[in-house]
Amino acid sequence: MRILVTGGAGFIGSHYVRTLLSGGYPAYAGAAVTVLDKLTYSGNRENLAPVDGDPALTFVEGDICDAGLVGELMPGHDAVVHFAAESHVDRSILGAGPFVTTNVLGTQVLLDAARAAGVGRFLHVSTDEVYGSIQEGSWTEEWPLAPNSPYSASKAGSDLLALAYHRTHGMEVVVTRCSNNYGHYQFPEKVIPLFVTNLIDGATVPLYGDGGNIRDWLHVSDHCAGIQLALEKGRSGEVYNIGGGRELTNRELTEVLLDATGRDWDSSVRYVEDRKGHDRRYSLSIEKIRNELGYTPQITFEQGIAETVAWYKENRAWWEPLKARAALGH
Ligand code: NAD
Ligand code: TDX
Repeated sequence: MRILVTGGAGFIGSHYVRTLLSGGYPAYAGAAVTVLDKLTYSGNRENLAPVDGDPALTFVEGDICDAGLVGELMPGHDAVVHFAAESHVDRSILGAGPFVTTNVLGTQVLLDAARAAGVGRFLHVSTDEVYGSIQEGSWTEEWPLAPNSPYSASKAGSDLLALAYHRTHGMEVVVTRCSNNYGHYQFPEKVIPLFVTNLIDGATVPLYGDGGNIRDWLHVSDHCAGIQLALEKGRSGEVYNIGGGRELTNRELTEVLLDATGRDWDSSVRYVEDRKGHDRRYSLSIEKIRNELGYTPQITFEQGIAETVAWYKENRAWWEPLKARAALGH
């Protein structure tokens, strides 16, 4: 079996590749992996260092929008797991171009190449942000899409394209929509690694607006386990939500991170101008993947945060050079 993983040098894709190659998904033990990654500011070969030199891993530096390259690479693969994307909402507010190009056009290029090569399965990694923002209750997979940021609009475009290739061409496509991931190797622009690394360094953290926005937190290993279930057993043409089941306001999250780093609120937290179009609350129903595929998140938030903060404390050499690349000027 040979799997093409796009964006495999990013945060979530590299977790998936490291786990797969170390035998963490028994049904795929012995599978070969091709990683296709452009190594943008958030892509990092060091994220794959633990599996570097594994003969089952082939790394290709390249762009998913490059139809020639993707067309050459695709034949011989049994499945595609598509993580590659521009992934940060704040950057999409500063400039939407790369989001539309990579997320929409790049997905179309991959779908066409997979179809031409007769690839057996295409798993598209989408996001809960395609549903917009919800005041009460939780989104099921039938919820209408109402994305609010250029990022989430571009992800909705790619999500719908993937489903359209199933309906139009009968391709084997499964889409997953997950909540906010956290864990090791997350680029220090997203709120948890940004805040943790600032706090470790004795710096302040910028809390947007009133800090009352709510996110559902999902450990990256639970997310990747859900992706693997959907890849192996999900019904073609279906969408599966993957959540962590732990909702927190950003103020509550900040309190947890202050505790974990031994810092106090008054000397550490700066309220700053709100993000434009800031979604108030995300909340996912995970009944479908739980009932159909047997998914249950395994890592409690307390355990996951403790391990994540410990990892950032021990791996300054990984994140310190990335901080300059992450700076957005808040
Ligand atoms: P990331 O930014 O850490 O990684 C993205 C990877 O894609 C990088 O390695 C980058 O080099 C690569 N890439 C970007 N453009 C490319 C291109 N044109 N061609 C080839 N490679 C390219 O992102 P992440 O947090 O690991 O997110 C992975 C996927 O999960 C994305 O599709 C994202 O939308 C989705 N997602 C993420 C979260 C989250 O909380 N991080 C939540 C929901 C969904
Ligand atoms: O400096 C900050 N201060 C702050 O208050 C940053 C970076 C964020 N925030 C807030 C904004 C959000 O309410 O924290 C929350 C989380 O922000 P991000 O980490 O940027 O994540 P979010 O915008 O929720 O999107 C994430 O989850 C869904 C990922 O980045 C997306 O790729 C994914 O699709």
